[in-house]
Amino acid sequence: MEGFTPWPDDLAARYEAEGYWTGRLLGDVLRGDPSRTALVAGDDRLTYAELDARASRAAAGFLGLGLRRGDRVVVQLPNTTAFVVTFLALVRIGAAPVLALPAHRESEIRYLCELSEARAYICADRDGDFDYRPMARTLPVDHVIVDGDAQELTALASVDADPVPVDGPAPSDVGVFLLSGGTTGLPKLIPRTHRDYVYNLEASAEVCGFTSATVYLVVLPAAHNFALACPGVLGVFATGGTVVLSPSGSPDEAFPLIERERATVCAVVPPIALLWLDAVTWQEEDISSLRLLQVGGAKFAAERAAEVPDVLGCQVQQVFGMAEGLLNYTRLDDPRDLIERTQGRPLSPADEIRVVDEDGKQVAPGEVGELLTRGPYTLRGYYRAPEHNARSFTPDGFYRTGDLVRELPSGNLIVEGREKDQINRGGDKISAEELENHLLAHPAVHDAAVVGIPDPMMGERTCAFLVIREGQKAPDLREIKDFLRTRGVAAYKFPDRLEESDALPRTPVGKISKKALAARVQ
Ligand code: J2J
Repeated sequence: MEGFTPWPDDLAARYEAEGYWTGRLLGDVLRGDPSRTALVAGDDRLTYAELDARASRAAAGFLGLGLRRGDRVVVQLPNTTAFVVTFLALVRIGAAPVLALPAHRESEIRYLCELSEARAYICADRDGDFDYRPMARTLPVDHVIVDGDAQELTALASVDADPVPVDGPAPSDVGVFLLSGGTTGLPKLIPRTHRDYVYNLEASAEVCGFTSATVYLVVLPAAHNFALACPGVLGVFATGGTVVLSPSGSPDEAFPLIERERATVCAVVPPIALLWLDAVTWQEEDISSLRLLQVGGAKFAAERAAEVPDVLGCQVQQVFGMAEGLLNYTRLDDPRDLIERTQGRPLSPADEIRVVDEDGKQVAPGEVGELLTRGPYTLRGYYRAPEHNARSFTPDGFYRTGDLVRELPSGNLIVEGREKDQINRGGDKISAEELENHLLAHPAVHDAAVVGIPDPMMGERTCAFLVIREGQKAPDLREIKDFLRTRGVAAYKFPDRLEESDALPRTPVGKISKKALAARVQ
């Protein structure tokens, strides 16, 4: 596929020879006993046989619409049966889903459709107050497909036909596109091949001890790498367990589902873990079936990790992952101290790690530096982004994570901070540059800079510094949020706080000093 950077031949040969890459495809992950429950979502309860049949019918339906191997399809669906069936159907025919989050709005979705030259866009009719359909009608795609009330658009339910033989994808094809957290003005797409993503989910399932007895509750968006494949929904399917979809991580939605379905595992971001630690005191449900709580996406404090076993009655696992690839997990049998204090160690023996200083030189063992990595499931380049790739990768193909880490003698990593210009708001990633560009479009704004400020619940919140044009009235936070909403920006990117400033502090080379700004609000 044009715009995709493959692994070099020698490494590809090695990953194959050593068994990391197999011939298995994403469309074949349904490996449970046909009569067992694969998926519980709302009122739906589907066995493996039923889910497989639904996926085959939808695959035939997509072929009937003219979608083909190599096409891209932007998918924006919440945690519903429709998401799971659509994902499986598309990967079976080799059309790659571009996985948007339900929170994305027009500015993100239009860009994703354009960048990927998507043939189709698939969405729900509504998300609470937000109606996706008016936006959907204006997108540059051949097909708009809607789950729910489709009005004059194509109903997802109608994408259904008798199964036909499918000329499926090759394991080296791009199977799915994930979204990068982003550090640039525009988000980046991460191509994941069938073989690297299958390895990602199978190896994760093994390290996390998933079996056919696993009942996995999904509270994060299933379209996010963590909940999809680390081991996530797909890792459960590959090991024959049951997936239970929750609309959210709120204890009043999640706890009743844990009780009713006897869920054994759940993946959460730190703010949800903190909420649960508090909620057990007033929620009445029996959550004693829970065996493992995976916490990742942002740093989880050691003190709070230590509370999980006593308060929630289950083991905790820290996960330091990224949609770009590399996954670090604390192991289930790691000493307590490593589980609480570290963010895990690389999943694969073939993951290569370097911790380097500003000049790219390896730091002394145990010192803090930027984490670089390459391996059998880490991308070699963002999709259609040659200039950005020249900066994001070393000449020998290591991905510069932008994360500052310390490596312990055990190989476990402690995340100490971040070099990239990004805010990690409770696991939601916000590119400072992207938000700044939106703010700069406001008529009263002369200059803008966005920084993260520490927050006990979210880890960080977003603070925007604005320099107001002469003679203009400074907008307040509500006006700025309304402005961003009109521009079609996802709400999780809205600033939590505004600060007016006469001028922005600069570094000696003339760049805005985010350090100085962050210091002002602390
Ligand atoms: C500190 N920072 C972390 C952690 C991610 C599993 C888990 C998370 C993600 C994810 C994921 C962190 N402590 N435990 O894809 O499969 C920050 C780092 C990292 C960035 C990646 C998965 N876990 N981070 O969060 O692509 O800065 O993936 O580079 O959204 O989140 O973000 P994302």
